[in-house]
Amino acid sequence: MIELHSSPTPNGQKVMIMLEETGLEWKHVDVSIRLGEQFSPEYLKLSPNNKIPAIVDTEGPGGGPYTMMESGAILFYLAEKTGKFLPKDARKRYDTLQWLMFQMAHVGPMFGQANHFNNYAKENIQYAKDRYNNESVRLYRVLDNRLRDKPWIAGDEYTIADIATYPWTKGHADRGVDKAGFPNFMRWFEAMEARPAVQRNNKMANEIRARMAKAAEGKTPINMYDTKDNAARLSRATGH
Ligand SMILES: N[C@@H](CCC(=O)N[C@@H](CS)C(=O)NCC(=O)O)C(=O)O
Repeated sequence: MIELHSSPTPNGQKVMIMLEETGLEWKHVDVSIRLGEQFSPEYLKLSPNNKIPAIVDTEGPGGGPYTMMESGAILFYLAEKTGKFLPKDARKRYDTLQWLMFQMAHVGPMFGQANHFNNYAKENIQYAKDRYNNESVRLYRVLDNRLRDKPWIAGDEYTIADIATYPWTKGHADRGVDKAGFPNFMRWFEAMEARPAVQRNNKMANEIRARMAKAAEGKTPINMYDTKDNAARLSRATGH
């Protein structure tokens, strides 16, 4: 059994899609990052970087529970555990890892910063908005180019690179990314949305969001974007 300790953000959804695709037995344990639950001493034992997602595999390598943080590493682990979505052929395997790292190092962090400066920053900083919005559109262009002569991001097979990238790219319409300018990306995006596991993820993500919003009613949220406060919370929780 895989316990997914998480929220249905893009990084959380990657793991949900993988779990649905592989057919592993799993359950979602809600961790509200809005309420600061990522700083509880119990959660920090699973994820020392106070971020979701984390998993506990109750039957980890060598037997017994195994705990992991970092969504890219989790996808890699689940792919190796099940023998699915990470090709055996060496070239295809390294292609998959390159594009998984591309998502982890570029698509996630840049889209995340764009989202922050567009929607949550205390000040309206045009330079920061331009920097991250332009970079995000450039990354859609990289994906569109890559998908010009390949059905999937890593090549001819559906892999963890596709699973990692999809939840981050859902906001394409807001960035002006459409069929006319990014036809290959859009063909891939539609192929992703046609997958039953992806559809189940999207439905579940809405349900979990609603459940967590209800559980948070009447509780005071933390300011997740106050990095000084985050550092102090981590210090208090770990006693250092
Ligand atoms: N590289 C990490 C990033 C995880 C991450 O940034 N998670 C965010 C939500 S998507 C989070 O937990 N934020 C809470 C916080 O920063 O305190 C991964 O891919 O797992």
